[in-house]
Amino acid sequence: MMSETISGGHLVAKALKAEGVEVIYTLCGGHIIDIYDGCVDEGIEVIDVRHEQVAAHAADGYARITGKPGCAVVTAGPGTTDAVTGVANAFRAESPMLLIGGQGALSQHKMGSLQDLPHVDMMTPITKFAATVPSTERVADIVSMAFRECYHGAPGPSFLEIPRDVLDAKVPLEKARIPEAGRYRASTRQAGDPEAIERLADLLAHAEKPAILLGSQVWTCRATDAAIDFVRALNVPAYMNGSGRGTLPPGDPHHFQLSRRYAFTEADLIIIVGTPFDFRMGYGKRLSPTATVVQIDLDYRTVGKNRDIDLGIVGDAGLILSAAAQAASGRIGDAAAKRKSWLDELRAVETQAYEKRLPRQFSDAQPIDPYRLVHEINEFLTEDTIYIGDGGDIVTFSGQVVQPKSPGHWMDPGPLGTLGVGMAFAMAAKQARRDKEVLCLFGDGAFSLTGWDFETMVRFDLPFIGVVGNNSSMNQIRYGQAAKYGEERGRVGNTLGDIRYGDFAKLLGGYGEEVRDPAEIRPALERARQSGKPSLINVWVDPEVYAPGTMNQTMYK
Ligand SMILES: Cc1ncc(C[n+]2csc(CCOP(=O)(O)OP(=O)(O)O)c2C)c(N)n1
Ligand SMILES: [Mg+2]
Repeated sequence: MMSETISGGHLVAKALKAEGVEVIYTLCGGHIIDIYDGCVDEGIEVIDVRHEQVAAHAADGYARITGKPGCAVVTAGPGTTDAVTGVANAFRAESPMLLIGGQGALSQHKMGSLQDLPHVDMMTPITKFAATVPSTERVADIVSMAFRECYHGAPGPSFLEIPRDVLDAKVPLEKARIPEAGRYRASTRQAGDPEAIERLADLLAHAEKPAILLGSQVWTCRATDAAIDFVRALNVPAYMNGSGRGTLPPGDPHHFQLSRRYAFTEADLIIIVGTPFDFRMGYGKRLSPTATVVQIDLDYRTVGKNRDIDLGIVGDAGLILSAAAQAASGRIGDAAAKRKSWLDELRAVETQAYEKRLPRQFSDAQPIDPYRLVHEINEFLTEDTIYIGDGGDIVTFSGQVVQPKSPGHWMDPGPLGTLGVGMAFAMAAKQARRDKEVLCLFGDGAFSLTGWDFETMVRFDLPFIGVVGNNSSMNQIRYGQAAKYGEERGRVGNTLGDIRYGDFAKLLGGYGEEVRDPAEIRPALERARQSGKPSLINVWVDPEVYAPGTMNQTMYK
């Protein structure tokens, strides 16, 4: 009797299915088509995009939105090199995804086959795991291994290349190792050293002016409830960054944003959760030198890096915050209530900063003040709108003003600062969460890097509200250039055409509008919402004004 056989591509699909992956993002190539055939059998959706960078960013975005690893499948050579930026972005953003790249047949190894490149060598420094699949029998096995590796320490991407003959060959089913769902990897949630938790509880019980920063890992660990319970029970003001934004809703008494520098200068206890001391934190230099600093992180290597700390705890943000709050509750006495004056002090700083900016947010100026645009967007967001920022200066403006209304509803590239993530994140967010509204603010420069994938949004019926803050420039770069070389030379290499992106949307089958009058921003956003289509509202903003963050050049300090 002939035994049943299975091909490499079908084994990939079985391994993806076991991991719970419901969709792959891809751009086709002869090296990888057997994976598509396997996906058809396993009921995995195949979303084909217009550029592999978008496929990889979408896999990153899918991971962030769903909590499951994302997967992108690209062909050998240029398909894989096009995806490098997406993998690199996921690497810096600690996002678990698997990139599968094609490869020439093993039988033609190093003979100069079509699209042959040393992919594994290229991917090794920007992944947690990169390998070649050596035989068809082991395809599913190595895919499951790659997923396991994604969750070692802080999560991140893995890469596999599958040679064409390995992928296409069929092997007897019983010879292939096919790991079963839920049986090939364990939870990596770590509760933290109990002694360290005790010390943190003591610090919390005695601090007069504590402050906490809830970073991206609060979302990665789905620690929202634990974080909220912590700040409320212990009466600790909270600042949020990255994917941690939205952990507390705007207006919550413990939600602070504009007084962060003041708080980190005045606090006596600063707890940094799930965010490295990288450029966004001034490498830790902007924390009071006399404060007690506690750092909690999934990655041992992040704790104490760039700045000394008083206490480090490695593990899951939710488990650690819950345990610390629990341990502190018995010994805190009236210390929590006594922090009221500290919270009032911060609220006053917060309100002052807010009021100072308010006139700009209501500005009727034409061309439009970017503050007015981001203000209108903030007012327009609902509890179910996932907000994505993809651009330079315009997104820096939005970082101050836009407040997501729910946890997990803020997406930015992360510390790689990659322009061009927006369309891919919108694609993944809408596809994974059809019940959500998706709004993406693009700079015109950022949009044009990956904008053709607007067509993919139309083709797969993925409605979203796209807003282009159009200043016909790469303004964030122009600012520093003009300051250094003068206005004229400051224009070299950063000036874009006056493009009507609203028309571009219509050309590709979406909804589009041009907005020059600030009073028209809100109605245009409403019409985009009503259209039920992928949309682009092209808002002409003043190219001569810059966000304070850009003017301070904080990213380079
Ligand atoms: C892929 C990539 N290329 C280049 C840069 C450098 N860069 C940072 S901001 C910026 C300007 C972006 O222009 P735009 O999106 O129009 O936003 P604006 O600053 O004009 O508001 C550039 C080119 C980058 N971060 N990522
Ligand atoms: Mg621009």
